[in-house]
Amino acid sequence: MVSYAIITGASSGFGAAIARVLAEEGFGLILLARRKDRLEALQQQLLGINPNVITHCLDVRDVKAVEQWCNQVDSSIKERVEVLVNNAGLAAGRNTIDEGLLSDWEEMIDTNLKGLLYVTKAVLPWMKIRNTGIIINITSIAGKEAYPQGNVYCATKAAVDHLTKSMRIDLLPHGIRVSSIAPGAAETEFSLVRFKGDSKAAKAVYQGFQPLVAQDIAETVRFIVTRPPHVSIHDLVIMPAAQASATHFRRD
Ligand code: NDP
Ligand code: 8X3
Repeated sequence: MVSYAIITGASSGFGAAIARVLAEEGFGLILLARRKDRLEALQQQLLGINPNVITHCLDVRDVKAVEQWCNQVDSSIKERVEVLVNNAGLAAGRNTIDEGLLSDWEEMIDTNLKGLLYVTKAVLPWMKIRNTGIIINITSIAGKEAYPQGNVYCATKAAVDHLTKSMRIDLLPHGIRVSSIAPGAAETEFSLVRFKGDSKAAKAVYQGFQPLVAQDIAETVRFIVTRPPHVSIHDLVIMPAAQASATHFRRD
């Protein structure tokens, strides 16, 4: 019987790469994001590897939409959900705290923290049916270290880092393992989104060193989900070799 993995933010970057890796590992997939065309294109690519791919357009900030999605998932699939990857997220803007935009702050808090909570709350009863499961929260080096002009983004990721530890304790009786992966700089659409489409500013982030790529994070997810049931990976920090902290880079 196929086990299912749910991936939020599957339309791009880490989420799309994680989808490929988990399809290779034989998981059926439920892929969630807002961009329908991206999800459908990915579904087409994955069908050759694994026919059990379901896509659903979902804005994780919309609690009603999360509930509606939840209600329409087939019960035979719900009881086979083994993995949840809470990956959807973003940084919006890079300003000092006095210059930040309220709308950016709300978008980050609503997506990175509240959206993760909504999806997790929806999926947990499914994992509790069999008292098993793995939840992987994608945090960030920004959740471990504060950096200049990172303020609210750093705070959302620090919140998820702490939440992960608490979830692990709460879910212990249910046999649900909870992991976090905290990546450093990875070249995806992340900086393009952060700088609101300014490709020059986005490119400059990765100038002069070799950043991580989405596949690096996907391989880390593969490692976590392929551990035997008695092993739980709690907290992984994964950085480019040229990055020693949130702010220390070796650039050419
Ligand atoms: P991308 O911008 O490439 O991907 C972000 C994904 O999140 C997209 O699929 C996007 O889909 C989805 N998303 C954003 N907002 C929402 C929403 N409201 N509802 C549903 N889905 C949403 O960036 P990354 O792949 O790099 O980022 C993935 C995660 O990794 C994020 O949580 C990010 O904070 C974190 N991270 C990134 C690092 C990096 O350097 N790249 C480093 C450390 C952590 P859509 O727009 O279609 O909804
Ligand atoms: C993304 C990496 O260093 O820009 O979380 O915060 S960083």
